[in-house]
Amino acid sequence: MIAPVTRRAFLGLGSNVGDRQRFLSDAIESLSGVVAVSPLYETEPVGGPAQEPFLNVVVELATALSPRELLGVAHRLESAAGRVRTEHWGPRTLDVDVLLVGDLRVDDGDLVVPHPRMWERRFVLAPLADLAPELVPERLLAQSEGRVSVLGTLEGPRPTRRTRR
Ligand code: GSY
Repeated sequence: MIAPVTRRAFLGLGSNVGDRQRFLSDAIESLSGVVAVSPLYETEPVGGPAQEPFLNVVVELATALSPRELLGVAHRLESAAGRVRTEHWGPRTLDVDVLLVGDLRVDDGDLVVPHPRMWERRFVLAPLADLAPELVPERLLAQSEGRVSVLGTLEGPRPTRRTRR
């Protein structure tokens, strides 16, 4: 039998409705193959209508799942958080984006990997750079959109904030 290929994959998680921290923690607890979780960030909303600030993290997985299987996992986590898709890019209990799956590339209508907008979003690049600095060019991080503040870790946020522009 051929052993499945395990890849280094990254998911971006965000929440800006209800108990934001609980939605993120519950989602991460139910994931398999978690290698690392970035610091917890509070982030300015990027795109969509005026809305409340997000909490964001990036999670690194060691996984043999395909990008499409990971998209299925993402949708299941969002449903478990009671997410209702009302407004495009509007407030949400949980958003899970498939950012990177090893060096795989996918370009389907409903799934593009690497995630097509990740390189412009500081709420993705800052936590991704914490986990994998070699994947995030400094120049892109500096140019990216939206203010972000490190709150600490998901388990034990610190009260003080470090703002990154
Ligand atoms: O694509 C993820 C959902 N989302 C976010 C987010 O998670 N964080 C911030 N700061 N802005 C966002 N805009 C969208 S859409």
